[in-house]
Amino acid sequence: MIRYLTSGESHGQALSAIIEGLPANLAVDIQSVNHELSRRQQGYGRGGRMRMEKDKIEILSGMRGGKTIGSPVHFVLYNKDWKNWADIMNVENAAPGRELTRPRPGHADLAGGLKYDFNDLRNVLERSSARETAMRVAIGAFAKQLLSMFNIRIFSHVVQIGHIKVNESEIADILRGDEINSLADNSQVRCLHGETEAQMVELIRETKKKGDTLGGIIQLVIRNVPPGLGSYVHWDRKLDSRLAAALISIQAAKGIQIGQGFMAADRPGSQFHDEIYYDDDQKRFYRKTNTSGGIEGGMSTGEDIVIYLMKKPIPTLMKPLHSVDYHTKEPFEAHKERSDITAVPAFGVIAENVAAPIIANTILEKFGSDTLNDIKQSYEHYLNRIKK
Ligand code: EPS
Repeated sequence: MIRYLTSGESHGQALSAIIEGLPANLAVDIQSVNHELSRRQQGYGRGGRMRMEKDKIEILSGMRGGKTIGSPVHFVLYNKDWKNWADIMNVENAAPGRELTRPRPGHADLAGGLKYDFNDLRNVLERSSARETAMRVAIGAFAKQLLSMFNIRIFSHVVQIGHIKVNESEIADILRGDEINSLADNSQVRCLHGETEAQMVELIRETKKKGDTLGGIIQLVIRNVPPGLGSYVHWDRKLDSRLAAALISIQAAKGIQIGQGFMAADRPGSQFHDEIYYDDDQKRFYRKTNTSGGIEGGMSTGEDIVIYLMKKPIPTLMKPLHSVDYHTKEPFEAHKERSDITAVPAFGVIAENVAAPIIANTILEKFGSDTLNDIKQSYEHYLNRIKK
């Protein structure tokens, strides 16, 4: 089973991660990991920080000759912005300055400061920052390479920013194909519908002028997952519960929907459930609809796994909200510093990579976990058995 730990402060020297449980003999293309990192850095609406950082990892252990060797993989990503914060963020003698005492509504500042007894809420900001998602994307990029051995693909795209929504029926053809990510990556906001993309960009521009920020919704599509991964037996092995826990842990995630979810709450059972058919040529059971989002009874059905994830607007506002000074208790406007207007486009890329280790783990759990060829053989055996 893949487990991981990340460390690093947003303006500290580096982010780092340890991934444990990758099977041995998995070829890992470091360029692909860095490519995922650059995808996360795109998107209209990001602030100055993304122009400064050029995220690339350096692997320190756990690989040899381009392949995993079964031991923990440890890597680092150095923050370019560190040079501007080396005094304030110094691990031994932190210089005074840039203290945060006026917690931002919507951020971890206040509850985090109370929890850990900090004088300077910057200690909370630094770690709760979405900068940490760079590590989760890099980790997911390893898991994606494992999934590609089984032909499993993970896509995402933006379906809503602020009040601007994509009409999904207008992108239905794209969603059936395998170009979702390449098309989304070519859009300024990772939106698959040109006119809607332009409206989203315009809304971000207007919102920036107002000193405000925006949230939205992304759709995640996980394709080619065989039926039966996950569990109907144990609550904590259900595929949907694991995906939901991981995805809602992404910074600023506020809502998740599996398949049509809330949108289909008004349908009777006859119009909700996905009827079952059998394709004699391909020797597979299939559905013509996918209201369930590819998961029934805590297991994959074999159809696309479809998830919607909502991200709240960024809490750092240039026109700040009401807050209270942490020390004096006097009313003040909340802290403001350089930030993004929206990071919904990056959110989809993050979600893909946070989902990847979860799907990978259902494979390692069912088919073995030590070395790639054993897992592949067991996987092939399963696919052949369910065809019979
Ligand atoms: C973030 C604030 C901004 C974002 C940051 C998340 O950083 P800064 O304060 O340095 O301008 O750019 O996101 C990243 C650095 C990143 O890599 O995604 C926050 O407060 O959450």
